[in-house]
Parts: sequence; structure tokens; C-alpha cells
Amino acid sequence: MSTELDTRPRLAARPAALIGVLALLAALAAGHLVAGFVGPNASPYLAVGNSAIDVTPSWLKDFAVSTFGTHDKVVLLLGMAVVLLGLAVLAGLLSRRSHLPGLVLVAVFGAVGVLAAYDRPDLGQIAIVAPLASLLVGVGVFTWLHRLAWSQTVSTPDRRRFLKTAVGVAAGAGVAGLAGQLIGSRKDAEGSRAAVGRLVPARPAPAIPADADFAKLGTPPFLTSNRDFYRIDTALVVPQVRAEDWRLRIHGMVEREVTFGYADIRDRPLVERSITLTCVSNEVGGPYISTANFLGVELRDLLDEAGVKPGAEQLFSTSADGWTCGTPVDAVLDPRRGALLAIGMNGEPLPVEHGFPARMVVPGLYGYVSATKWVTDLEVTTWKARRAYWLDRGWGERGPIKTQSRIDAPKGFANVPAGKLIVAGIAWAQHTGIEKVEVRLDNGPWQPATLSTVVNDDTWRMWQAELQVSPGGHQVSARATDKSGYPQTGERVGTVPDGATGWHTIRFDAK
Ligand SMILES: Nc1nc2c(c(=O)[nH]1)N[C@H]1C(S)=C(S)[C@@H](COP(=O)(O)O)O[C@H]1N2
Ligand SMILES: [Mo]
Repeated sequence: MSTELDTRPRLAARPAALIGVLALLAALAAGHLVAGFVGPNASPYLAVGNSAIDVTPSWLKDFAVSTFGTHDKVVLLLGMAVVLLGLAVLAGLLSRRSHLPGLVLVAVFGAVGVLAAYDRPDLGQIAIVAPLASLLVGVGVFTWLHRLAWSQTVSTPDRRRFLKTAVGVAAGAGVAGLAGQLIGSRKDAEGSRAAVGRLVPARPAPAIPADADFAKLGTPPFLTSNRDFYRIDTALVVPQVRAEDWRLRIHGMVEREVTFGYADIRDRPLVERSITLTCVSNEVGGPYISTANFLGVELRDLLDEAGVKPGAEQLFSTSADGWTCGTPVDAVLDPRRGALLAIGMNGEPLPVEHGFPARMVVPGLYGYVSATKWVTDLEVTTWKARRAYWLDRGWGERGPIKTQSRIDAPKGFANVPAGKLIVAGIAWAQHTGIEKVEVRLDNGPWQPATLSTVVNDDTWRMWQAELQVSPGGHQVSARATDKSGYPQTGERVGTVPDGATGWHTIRFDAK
């Protein structure tokens, strides 16, 4: 390093770091503002987050889901904020003599944002103007504040003027960011959903009998409210698709390509079915299972109108945000399975986070191979020709739901009175049906549980059993047998590649 450089005055550390942070805030806010016009996911912060989700190795994703559950995305966004702030401080500190090192870092940030937005399958070409705005504003603000701070270091030190400017930049960033948020949500799907009005089933689902659940004993209610329904997807910002803009295109190995709009679907006679959805990432005893009355049209009818050609194997579906899914064509065309293109859920239009305007629901298959939300494209094809999102990330091609059961009461490690104890839970083997459930206390004999009234074979079934427990520590396990005669295996396997198995076992203390 030359001596000339070394003798140049340096900025104090604190204003130098502040410059980095302010340039970051201004850049992100500018990007967010522009994204308000070209699509919320173009906001560089979100674009980078979404890309991070797509490139995250499966083991890390599985770890995130099992550690943070459905908060995994909040953790990701917070983690990114910490890393970005750290890098911004670093950019500032590296630039105490010359603004060049920091400028290079700022430019690299910007480039990453541009690449991330460019890479998003759900964003048009125009979307990169959002990270480009970030890049320009980041570079501009960094240079400008640096010059200001530096001129004051060499001439009359005027900390107040610098601080005033700093506050001004921060406030401007806040306003721009907020404006972006408001403008972006103006084009929201929520308004469009509210305008849909009441969807009336031509064939309503049979009423759920009162004794279809044992909620009083601790099982979930038979139907899960839309609010409580589990949610799993790769979207950081829920795709905003308005019913009036939505199209579903069916193409590929078909006699004729067809496209449907929202009115084309809602004006058909709608059928309502009670169906239990399950995620392949559900651990033994896990929460990713819920039941709803889904309302829609037979997916089979839509495919018949297109005319599926012989040799077709896979229905390859794509969502508005570019997520893809492969479903066996056989399953979708099987009239007894009753796969739906659903537009309603529990008497309302589909909630935005559950796929508004339309999603697929195929009883008996895990969500990752069957339940595409915000679905816009159906390509009839072969397994070889197309590979869906999760296939390249270690998950199996086919995902039939495995026969399983879960204990809901008592909770693990609960303290219960000795004597009579009611154990209750759920069991599921969608599209096969539950035949019986048994419970076992402390490796004793399996004892039959009482099942709730059956609703249909595509839903979960609740069970309860009465045990006598002596004072002390105990454990209880449950196992289900489905209507094919298959008893749930006790062999413990993890969720990857095609669903966890093993008996749910909990420990508790009796006093
Ligand atoms: N567009 C889209 N659809 C998707 C997913 C996704 O990531 N993106 N995840 C699937 C998975 S893994 C599951 S388990 C179900 C969950 O549906 P829910 O969020 O309505 O419960 O949606 C499926 N459909
Ligand atoms: Mo899933």
C-alpha cells in the first residue's frame, strides 16, 4: 500500500458503517417500490430469498422445516437481514479511506439481486428493473453519503449536517418501501377473491356427523378451519393471482389444447368433497395433516375435453410461481378417485395462501405430487420428459400416502391421574380407508380402539381407547390397519424420499 494513501484522512468507523447500512436500506426500498409495479416477488430481498429456497440443499430444507416448522421462511428472511446488515457494515468499514471497496461490494449485492430476479420463473423479463433500481440507488447513495462525510472530515467537521442527511435517507427509504408495499398489494388477489361471492355446490358434501371426531377428547375437529389448515409451499410471498387474470391451459399429449378461465370453471356444476391432505414432510406424530370440504370440478372432465392420448403417464402441473408437480395420469383419470380442480374450501373461495383462484386436490397422494396451488398449466406427458420440483431434490417420483396414526391425547410427557385414562388420536390411509386402530401400553398386548363414524375413505378417522394406568412412568403407542388389511408398519423411516413410517409413541407420567 502506498504511503500516500496511508496518510490520507480516514472516516470515523461509525459514520463509515452507517453509510453502508443507509445505502443498503435505500437500495432495498427503491427495489421494493419498483417491485410494487412489476410484481412483489421482484423486490430484490424477496427474489434473493426465493432463489435461496430453490437452491437450498434438501437436507438443509428438511432441517429448517423440522426445526422451525412453518416459521422456516421467517427464519430465512431474518437470517438474510442479519447477513445483509453485516455485509453493509463491512462495506462501510472497508471504505474509510476510499469509497471504492465498498462500492464494489454494493455493486456485487446489486448484481446478485438482478440475477435472482432474472432467474425467477414467476417473473417476467421486466421484473429486473426492480433490482436494477436497487443497484443504481445503492451505488448512488453510497457514493453521495461518502463524499459528504469525507468532505466534512477534511474541511469543517459538521456532524449535524451528516446526521441530518442520514436521517433524511432513512426516512426516504421508509416511505419508498412502504409505498412499494401499498402499490404492490393494490393488485392483490384478496380483492378479487372477495368479489367472487358465494360458490354454490350442485352436489354438496354430505353433512359431517356429530360423532365423526373426538374433539372433546383431544383430537382435532373433523373439518379443519381454513385458518388452521396446515400450509406448505415454497413461496415467500403468496402468489397474487386475480380470478379475472387466471387461465388454466391443458396441453401436451392431448387431442386438442384447451384453456379455461375462472368463469368457465365456476359456471359448471360444482361438486364438494371432504378430503384429508397430508404432507410428505410430516414426521411421525407431526402436524402437517388437515381436512376440508373442497369444492370444484372433476379434473378428469377437463382432461377428457382435451382428450388424453395413449401413452400419457404424468400430469405435469405448474403454478403461477413456477413450482412444478407430477401426478400419475391414471390417478387423475380414475373416476373412483375423484381428483378435483378446486376453487372453494370450507364454503369459501379458496384462501389466497391455499391456492386462489384454483388448485389441484387428488385424494390419497401426498401434496407434493398432487396438490398444486395457484395452478395455471397442465401438461400431459411422460415421466421421462419432465421432472417436477421436488424430484431433483431427493424425493420420490410417486407419493402415495402411507397408512399412519397419531396420538393427540394425552400429550407427550403429560402428567395424568392414575386409573382410567382415555387415549385419543387420528388415523389415515386416504383412498383406502381405516379399518381399525389399536393401542399398546408399555409393550403390552395391542388393544382395539373405538373408531369415530366414518365420513369417507379419503379422510382421516378419529379413534379413542380407555386404558388403566398405574402410578409411574408409561408409554403408549398406536397403530392403524387400513381397509386393504395392511397394518401400519412399526419400522421407523424418515420423511425422505416418500414419507415417514413408524408407530407414534408418547411417554407420560401417572400419579
Ligand atoms: N404452487 C405450489 N403448490 C403446492 C406446493 C408449493 O410449494 N407450491 N406445495 C405442495 C405441498 S408439498 C403440499 S403438502 C400441499 C399443501 O397444501 P396446503 O398449503 O394448502 O396445505 O401443497 C402442495 N402444492
Ligand atoms: Mo408437502
